[in-house]
Amino acid sequence: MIRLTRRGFLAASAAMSASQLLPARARAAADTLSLAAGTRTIEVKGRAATVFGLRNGSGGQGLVLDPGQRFRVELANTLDTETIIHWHGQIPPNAQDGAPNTNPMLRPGDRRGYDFAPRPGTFWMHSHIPQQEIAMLAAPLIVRSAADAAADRQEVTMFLHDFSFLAPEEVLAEVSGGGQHGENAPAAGTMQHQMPGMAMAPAMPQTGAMPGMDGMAMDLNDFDFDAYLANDRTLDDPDVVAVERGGRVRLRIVNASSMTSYWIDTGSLAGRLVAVDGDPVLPLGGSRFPVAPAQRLEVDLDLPADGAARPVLALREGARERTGIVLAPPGSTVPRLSSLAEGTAPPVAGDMRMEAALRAAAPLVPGAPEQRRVVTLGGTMDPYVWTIDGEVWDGHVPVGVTHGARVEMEFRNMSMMAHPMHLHGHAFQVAAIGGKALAGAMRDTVLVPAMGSVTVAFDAGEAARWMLHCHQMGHLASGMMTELEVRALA
Ligand SMILES: [Cu+2]
Repeated sequence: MIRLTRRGFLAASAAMSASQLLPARARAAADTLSLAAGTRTIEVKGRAATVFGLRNGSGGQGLVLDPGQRFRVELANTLDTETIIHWHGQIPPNAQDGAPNTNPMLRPGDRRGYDFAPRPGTFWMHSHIPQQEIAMLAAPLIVRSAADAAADRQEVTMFLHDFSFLAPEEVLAEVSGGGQHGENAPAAGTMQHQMPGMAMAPAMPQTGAMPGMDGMAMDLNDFDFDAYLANDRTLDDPDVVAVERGGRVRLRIVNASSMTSYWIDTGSLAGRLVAVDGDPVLPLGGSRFPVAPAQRLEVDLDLPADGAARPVLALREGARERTGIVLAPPGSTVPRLSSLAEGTAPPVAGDMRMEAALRAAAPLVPGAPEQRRVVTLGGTMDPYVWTIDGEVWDGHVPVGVTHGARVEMEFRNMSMMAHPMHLHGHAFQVAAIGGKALAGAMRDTVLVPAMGSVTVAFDAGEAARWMLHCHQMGHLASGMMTELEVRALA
């Protein structure tokens, strides 16, 4: 072995990074992150529960990447069943997207390498099989930026999930059986709310109007879960995060729930929303922020100097259930918190006030749309079938666009439920809500209100077939998926 003086070592380092000193095989191993899809045991309401997870090389869940670090990952399937893991919101080559339409499944024991430049921000990863996603085969994917590393603030991840002691197949059977609409569903039957042939009626709420109370009842919450988890825990035994008295916190909130929307409630702390779905927005102040399935929020909080513990809650829409974490400075007393709020949280579905107020900090380059597409969302609770352009997945007709074209895609929701619509391989900008144009947030998942419409704009990316679907797992499982087919220029 060659011994180097410190000076000699620094000189050598200037020419070669430390990793280049390693033989090629060792180098590949050294900077490749490992990730294993497997089972794990968590405790929910005093009961042990076996759930899925995505374990990193340190034994934790998910991944945190440093500024500039590549997403260079070897994924192992340690389950006894096939899986496929999607890097939600990232824009990898299509062959690494982790969606079953274009990527082969990982069989039990399979390993597969991924290597791409990740987008900075708050992302997540999850199985693209709805039963597995319901059973928590999902984890955070945090990609830190240089600005994050330079900032004097603590980063806290809040990962939300809806949990059932039932097997996911039973959850889906109950949902699609129509037998359980939950205590929060409108008392009136669903069918009478179907309005076949009704002309498109955008349901953009008026400022101050209570959505869903203008005579048009909505269906919320297909299923009553047994628990709502934040960082795998319920509010009776929450994740208590040690913070500095008077410190600054960036909350990275991921709604990994399979079917549940929430209001994030920062309580007495004034929040500043600075990013959605990993993309920065012009800061928006507030203490309540809606988050639909698959969406993410980054909220900055300035902790007061009083040293008191502060909960950050997630309130299930149209219900009393809540979950959350506690930010606890040294010496603070952690308050006892009930998993049930005194009152019912209002609907997230249909309340587009925040979406309408958001402005991208790094919007699309202005340009007229070259291709316009309308994607019609339909379906009913009974029978429990959800469609895109009138078709379930087996009959789907891909939405065709041309590589490089500026596309405006209007989601027209002709159903009585809101749908969090997710497009793979692209970040889009919210360009209109209810037909009213705006230069809204960049996102990868947008909530389209019941009987409402949302238009998004994007530049069509890699020529490939990209999944386009509702992220409510009951809806997805019943067919609410199609593809964006990006075609190369002829
Ligand atoms: Cu849906």
